[in-house]
Amino acid sequence: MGPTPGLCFPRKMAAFRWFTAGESHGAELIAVVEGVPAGLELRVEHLDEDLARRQRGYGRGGRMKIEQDRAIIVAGVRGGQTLGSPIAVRIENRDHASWLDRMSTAPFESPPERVTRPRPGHADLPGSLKYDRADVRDVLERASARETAARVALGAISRVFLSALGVDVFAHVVRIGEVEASPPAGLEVVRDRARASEMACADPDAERRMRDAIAEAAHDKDTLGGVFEVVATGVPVGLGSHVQWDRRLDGQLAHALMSIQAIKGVEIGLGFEAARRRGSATHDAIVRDERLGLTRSSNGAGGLEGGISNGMPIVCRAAMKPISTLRRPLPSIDLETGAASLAAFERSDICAVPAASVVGEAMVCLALTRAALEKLGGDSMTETSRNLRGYLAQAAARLTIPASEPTIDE
Ligand code: EPS
Repeated sequence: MGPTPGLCFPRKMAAFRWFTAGESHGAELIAVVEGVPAGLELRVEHLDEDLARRQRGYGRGGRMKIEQDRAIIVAGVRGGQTLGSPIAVRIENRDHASWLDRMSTAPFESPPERVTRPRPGHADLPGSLKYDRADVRDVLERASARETAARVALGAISRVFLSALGVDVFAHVVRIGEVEASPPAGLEVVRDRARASEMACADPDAERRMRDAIAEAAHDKDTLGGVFEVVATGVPVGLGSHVQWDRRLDGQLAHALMSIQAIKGVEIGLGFEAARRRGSATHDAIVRDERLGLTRSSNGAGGLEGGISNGMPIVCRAAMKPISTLRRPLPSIDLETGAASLAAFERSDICAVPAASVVGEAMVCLALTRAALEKLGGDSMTETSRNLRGYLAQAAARLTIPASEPTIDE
């Protein structure tokens, strides 16, 4: 019997696919993306800018002082333009130099000390059992959020592609622990303020309180999580589809965000708040608009209806748990001796929510790029852009209903 279509295998070979490799203290991170159309203007600075933003944020640990993440594009780009071939990116781990004895790919001359006390909350215990590893390091190195640097590099490529289609993606931190931000009205103000803020927060007063909360957690040898929101503007109506479960764009975005290390919850639009409201106070009335033809008076749906983008800004939120590597560790069991002991600690961040918000932008960019290419196709930017223009003209023609046009019922 052949494979069950749609359950185990994609509907068809994805036009846009990507992959990362690399251990936290290995030689480097590798990222490969295939399916970016030819003829997209791409500079390494686009990647480096997002990599630098991922390293920011009050509450980061010692590792960020060691690394200065820079992308090295080694394939798929020539003379500043994409070729349509796979794009390969390398990011060196500067810290690798201090880990040669423990992270060499060749057999060890003398076996390094093992990590045997798994950290509650990390992949350590389930990963060691699943992969049958006596040294928890064999799992934690890949499970580490260091891998997100590779995602951000690919996300930056996606961002450049999306911006050629008129799509802009930004994120802002709306909560750290108990401190909640009150972002100002207007998406552009939120975007600009968040970009200028070390905490990626659009509310300067909340940002001060967030820093205080992080300082307090650091003093207590503890960690803090939070919530960030990712917004995508200019997304054309019609990405994703209602016709099959795995083609729903809301599901793809939730998957993309939930796949980020330490993310435990994802909301779209009103999210869980909608469960408290009545339908009349939840859904977005359809109204006429001079410029757009039809628009919505609100955006509780977060830009998605029936798993399809509806032309309004896409708004997603992700909840990050507090980092599980604790300076004052929780009880664990030593896997070598079976004795009760405290979980391992080397170093960690106190809070990495601002960094995770940049990773969230990257994941949303990647998910939207995939959906856009599925809708529009195109091996070159000329073709993709032409397809977008043609499709938008077709959609606009359907939206310009004369105000006085009688309906059948009349
Ligand atoms: C990270 C690198 C890691 C951690 C952090 C994220 O470096 P190291 O393990 O050398 O300290 O700082 O990852 C975690 C806290 C975690 O639990 O995975 C990075 O580059 O973002």
